[in-house]
Amino acid sequence: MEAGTYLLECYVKTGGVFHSYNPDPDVYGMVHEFKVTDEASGASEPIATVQVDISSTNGIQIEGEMVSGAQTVAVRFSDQIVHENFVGHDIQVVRISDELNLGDLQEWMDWTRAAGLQTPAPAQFLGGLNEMPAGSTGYFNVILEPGRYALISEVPNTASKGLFKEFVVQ
Ligand SMILES: [Cu+2]
Repeated sequence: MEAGTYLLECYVKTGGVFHSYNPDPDVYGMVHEFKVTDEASGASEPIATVQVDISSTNGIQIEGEMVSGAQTVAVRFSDQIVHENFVGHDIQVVRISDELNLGDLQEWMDWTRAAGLQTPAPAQFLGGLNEMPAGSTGYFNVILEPGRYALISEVPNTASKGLFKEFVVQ
């Protein structure tokens, strides 16, 4: 992280209210401001087990194999654009069950829909990384069991943009 002021927030909705909204101190308010100082952490950059590239032109590309157990995923944002829902592309890991309707999942990722990002989620999300500027690389950790998964962005029309990438863990 670079020095500066940041916000940690949860923008999932319940009953149409974003969790970050805080009209009443006892309700939601999943937003927290914090500062990053100039003091160096001394930590080295994580060592990735899988590389992922994400862009508006080539979608999500996985380099390497997603295997069971702990993974450190490096995500390179080759570009960044503003999508129809006014945000850039991010990346999330979701587990796909046999009952899941993929169209419902893809629509759920668009916050501008009334039912978009509304609890309960249609599937289990395991982690990911928020949108980053073009040229950035970020990391996240995830523990995978054998099964069917996808990497997906929180933008509309993920399938046609290549921003919905299924994979199977053996
Ligand atoms: Cu929340």
